Amino acid sequence: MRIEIVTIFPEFFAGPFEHGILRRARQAGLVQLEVHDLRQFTDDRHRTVDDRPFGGEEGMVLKPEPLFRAVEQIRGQAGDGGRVILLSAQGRLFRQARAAEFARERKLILLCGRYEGVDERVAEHLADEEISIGDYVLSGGELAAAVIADAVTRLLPGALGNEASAVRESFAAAAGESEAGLLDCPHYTRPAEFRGLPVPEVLLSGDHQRIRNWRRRMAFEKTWKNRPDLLERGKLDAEQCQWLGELEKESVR
Ligand code: 9D3
Repeated sequence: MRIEIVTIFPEFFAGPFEHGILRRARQAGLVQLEVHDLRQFTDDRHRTVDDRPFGGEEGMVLKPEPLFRAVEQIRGQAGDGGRVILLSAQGRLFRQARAAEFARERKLILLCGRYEGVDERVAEHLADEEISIGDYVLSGGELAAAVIADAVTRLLPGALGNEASAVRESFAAAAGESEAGLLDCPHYTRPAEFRGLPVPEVLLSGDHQRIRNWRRRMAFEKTWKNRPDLLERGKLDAEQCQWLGELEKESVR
């Protein structure tokens, strides 16, 4: 897969792709990352990428022409199109299901917004979709593009040493895989007692049936405590309804 990033801060992307899974995926040729400087698609002496908004608001807005020209050029290379994503605080929320969908594309073109925003004609007539990574204000789309590149790349076949772990993880269900939309269960490693804090006895018991049950229960508790919104989205089975009753009685959220 090719991931093409269009930004006014190309140097921003030097770091994120040079470590761990992303670095290995690049080296293995699973993903090609290309970073494009938006200013290279301007045609004036000052390489202007932004301008004042119509209607008398504060701040500056990214102009449409350089972004349209960038996409037309990147799309045209080898004539193989590409899905165009505008990163914007006004976009649809990025979730694992969308990451899985993007991982099936041949080319992703990620457009990073800056300033107060981007000329709306980019969202309406250039991008295939407008995506936000969450409900907080960033200073631009660059971090969001790096997040998306990471989430997508690790899903490419062969990107993970242990391919099974990609499907087991939290949120896997959101992508249409196993595990019913719960957070992951807690994990422990040695020592069995750390500063008076023991590892749950069941994990040392060697009783794999009990361990499986404990993990299901703890995943449910963690989700109830930290992400009750995920429980509302999914449907609970009989066992989970029972646990929910117990947790609501104890009320230790
Ligand atoms: C403070 C300015 N906001 C008006 C109340 C609008 C605004 C403009 C530009 C908010 C954020 C930004 C820059 N952010 C992004 O380009 C962005 C973003 C984000 O802020 N949050 C989550 N995901 C994303 S993706 C791109």
